[in-house]
Amino acid sequence: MTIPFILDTDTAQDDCVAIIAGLLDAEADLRAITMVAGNVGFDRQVRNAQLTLSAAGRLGTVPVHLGCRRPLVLPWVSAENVHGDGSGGLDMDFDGAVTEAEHGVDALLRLTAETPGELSVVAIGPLTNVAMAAVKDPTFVDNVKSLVIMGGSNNGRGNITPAGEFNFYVDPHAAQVVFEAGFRDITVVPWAPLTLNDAVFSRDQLAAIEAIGTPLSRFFLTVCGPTLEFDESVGIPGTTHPDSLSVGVLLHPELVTRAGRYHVAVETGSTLTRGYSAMSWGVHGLEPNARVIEAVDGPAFHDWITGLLATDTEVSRPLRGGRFDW
Ligand SMILES: [Ca+2]
Repeated sequence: MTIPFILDTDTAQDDCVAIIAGLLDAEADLRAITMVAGNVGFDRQVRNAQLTLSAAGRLGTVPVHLGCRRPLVLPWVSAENVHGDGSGGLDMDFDGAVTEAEHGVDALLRLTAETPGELSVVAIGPLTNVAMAAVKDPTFVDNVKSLVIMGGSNNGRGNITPAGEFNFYVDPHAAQVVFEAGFRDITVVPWAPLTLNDAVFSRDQLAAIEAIGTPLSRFFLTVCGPTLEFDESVGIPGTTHPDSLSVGVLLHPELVTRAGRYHVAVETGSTLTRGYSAMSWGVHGLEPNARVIEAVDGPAFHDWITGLLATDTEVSRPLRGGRFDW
């Protein structure tokens, strides 16, 4: 039995790895990709998703729906200082690489309504599309089997500000709508401490990926290159992979070694702590609304990604640019 899901993404760097996992893992049944404003310019994100589909030999096989081009209330904020263009400078011929006419929010509503309670959503960007879907049609929250969210920190540090993790910081109002919407099963994959503890690939691990020598391993190293430089400049010893871990948590729950029930709320009023995720661990009289992942088997996660990158794909369209000679 494969696991059907929609991936909601602001495609840059590890979002690309998450798409690869959704395309190539034997457990995965990726029904659609919905795009949301986040990491880099919206149209660039669409191209990054198409580059990824091409690298996996799957361009044109999974529908790509364009969703919300800005957060609900606040102006868009980019992470281009971290990710560059999000692809490490890759390019290809995009002529005729189509996207769907249906809006991403409508695709989320339609696809989950077609098979109520069977489709999961993995949201690895700001939660604008998911919040909009819940507001537009409240039956959405019952139609989603499980919602995996990459975002926030477990009462820990942020990355774009001291308190704010990027996805929740960019659209804190959307995040708060989602946590209050009544989804039956929310899983949160936080930035800190989980990602920093268990989902950082060291230079040694990256060298092992380079040694695989497949188009996908070259693609991985290209898209992750700018982020490696940024991460090392801020004291993180490698590349960070919370988005692909979020797909991993859905497809391979055995990766999770510790999780807890929390009430999660997101700060929308403050400028100092915009997007901060207050995660109550059960002693404050608040009803839990999410399962928060606290630890995963880091080596098993790395082995899973490495195994996927060893898949010998035939690119849909030739790639050019970046650090390798394609
Ligand atoms: Ca992302």
